[in-house]
Amino acid sequence: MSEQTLFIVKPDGVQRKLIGEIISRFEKKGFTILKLKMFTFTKELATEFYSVHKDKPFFGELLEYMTSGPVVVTVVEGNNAVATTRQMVGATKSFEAEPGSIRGDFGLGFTENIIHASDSTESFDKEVSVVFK
Ligand code: 3AN
Repeated sequence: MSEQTLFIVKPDGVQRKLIGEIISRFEKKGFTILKLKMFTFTKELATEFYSVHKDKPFFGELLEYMTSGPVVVTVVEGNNAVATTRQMVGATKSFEAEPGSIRGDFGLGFTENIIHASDSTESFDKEVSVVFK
């Protein structure tokens, strides 16, 4: 079933020059790129984006990191996009992520984990409305 989802190359991914590598993986997998934008999160926008985590102890650290430099947000479309993208991204803790996944191949971080991807179609709807206002 064709579906849309969103992923964000986070500040560490941009800094490490992984934008092309990451977008290329999604293109080669067969996804169609629908939207693409580079921008830097303001504190306000990052707070809105990560509102589900606002009471978590790591929220301050997460905000600081997400506003620390430019990010690239991409909307893709293809079969089973949400679940397939999460699989390509790998586990939240990069040091536990499967080799072959983006986090598994390129990182060891936890808060700094290279890429974000929507975890459901509901999250996608919310996230796309926040970052493509
Ligand atoms: P994912 O990015 O795999 O969907 P979420 O949505 O649970 O993970 O968490 C959002 C982001 O918050 C993570 N990508 C990571 O940067 C950070 N994060 C999540 N849990 C923790 C934690 N326990 N300590 C520090 N940072 C965390």
